[in-house]
Amino acid sequence: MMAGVIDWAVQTRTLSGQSECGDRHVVVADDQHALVAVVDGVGHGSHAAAAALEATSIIQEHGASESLTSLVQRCHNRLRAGRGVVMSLAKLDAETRTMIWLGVGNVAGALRRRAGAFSRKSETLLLRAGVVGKQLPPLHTATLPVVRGDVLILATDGIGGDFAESVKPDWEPQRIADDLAARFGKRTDDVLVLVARFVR
Ligand SMILES: [Mn+2]
Repeated sequence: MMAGVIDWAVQTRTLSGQSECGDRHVVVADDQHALVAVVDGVGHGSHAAAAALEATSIIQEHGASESLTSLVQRCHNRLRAGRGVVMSLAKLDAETRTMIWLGVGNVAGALRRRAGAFSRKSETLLLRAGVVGKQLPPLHTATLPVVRGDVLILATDGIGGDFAESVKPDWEPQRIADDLAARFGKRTDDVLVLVARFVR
């Protein structure tokens, strides 16, 4: 769906036997910026789902005004009671034509380049070991240039394997998300894959 500077879609699947999914996403977008985040609550079932919901609510509420590091820190402070979450976040800025991203734990991030735009076909988010709410690593964001048509993918560890190079950047975001879940989704975990194309 179109939201400000991005066209995005998500595909999710709850682990068989569980009533609630521990994987959640957030999109906060306007004409200049888009913040997208994917959160995986540690463990499965209702406790994981509650922690993930708390994190995504915080990001939804503060995402438009705060830096990524502040958001992660804020989630960390609020999630100390439970088992925590892992998360990856990205902020796209249409004015500077850049994307800032950050990951704590194992939510994979990839930027699949529009065909012919850059010599490298894709960029991968550097994930730092840790759990938000338990043990935070040093929070260092990375910044990349983006062009119209570049495609960001964030995927929980229910998506296995090295998927970035196989993504067709000219496909509709929903088709990309569905395809990745079908080809790389595990039956042993919740699955969430979010796809966002930069359209400015
Ligand atoms: Mn998982």
